[in-house]
Amino acid sequence: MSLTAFITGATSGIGKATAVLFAKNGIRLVLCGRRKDRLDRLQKELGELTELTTLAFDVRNKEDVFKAIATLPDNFQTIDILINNAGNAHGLSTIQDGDIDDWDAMLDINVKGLLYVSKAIIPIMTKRNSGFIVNIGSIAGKEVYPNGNVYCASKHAVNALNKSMRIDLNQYNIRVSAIHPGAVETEFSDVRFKGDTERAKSVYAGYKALQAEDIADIIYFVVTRPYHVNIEDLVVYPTAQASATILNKN
Ligand code: NDP
Ligand code: 8X3
Repeated sequence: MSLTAFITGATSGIGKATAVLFAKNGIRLVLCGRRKDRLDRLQKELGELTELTTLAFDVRNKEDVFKAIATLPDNFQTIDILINNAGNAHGLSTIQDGDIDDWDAMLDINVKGLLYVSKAIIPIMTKRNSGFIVNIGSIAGKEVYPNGNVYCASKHAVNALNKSMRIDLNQYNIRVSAIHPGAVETEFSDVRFKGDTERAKSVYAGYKALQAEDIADIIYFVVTRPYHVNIEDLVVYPTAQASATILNKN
């Protein structure tokens, strides 16, 4: 019986690249995101490679999260791997100038959304004494950088939750890992800078940023280790990056 993975934020970037790689390797998929048109496209494209179903919901809405997961078809009721990936930065401002709506978005999506999805999926894993949760954190969860304040706080929370989940779920034989990337060229900066594409592009100019596929490769490596092996967490930079703030640009 092949594995089934539940991926949040599968409509773009890291989540989408992970879905593609998992599909190529025959992992069955539950793909989630808000953009239904993109989920439908993935259903068509990847449905030829593996069994796949999609769920469109906003991770901020706890009722929708639980309702959507409750509607999973019978043959997708067993989830072996949860990739908690949905998330974004909203804005890049000093704490004194920060926009409260941006703060709400980051804490509601990156922290509370991850908790809601985990709360809905964990019982499926504890019941079987088996499962794997991969939390996508960030270097922003390991270091704090100027103007990163609330995004960094949200990813520090993911780092703490990753450790907490591993402790609390240890008795259920459930593996828990985090991947903490540096700069990955995705739609991340378009979202952070609210569609200012020039500013978003400048984040990845002058060096070779990580690509979503690089992180997907690492996620696939982590989840395909023998069951007795649990990688606690990994920080992954582009070669040009040495810390959250040190980037060797041409
Ligand atoms: P993208 O913007 O390309 O992808 C973000 C994904 O999250 C999309 O599929 C989006 O789907 C989903 N998402 C966002 N908000 C919600 C929501 N409210 N409800 C449901 N789904 C949502 O960015 P990345 O692929 O780069 O980001 C993926 C993860 O990686 C995030 O947690 C990010 O913080 C983290 N990360 C990214 C880095 C980078 O440099 N890019 C570095 C370190 C970590 P939709 O809009 O369809 O809902
Ligand atoms: C995304 C990487 O450095 O913009 O989490 O916070 S960074």
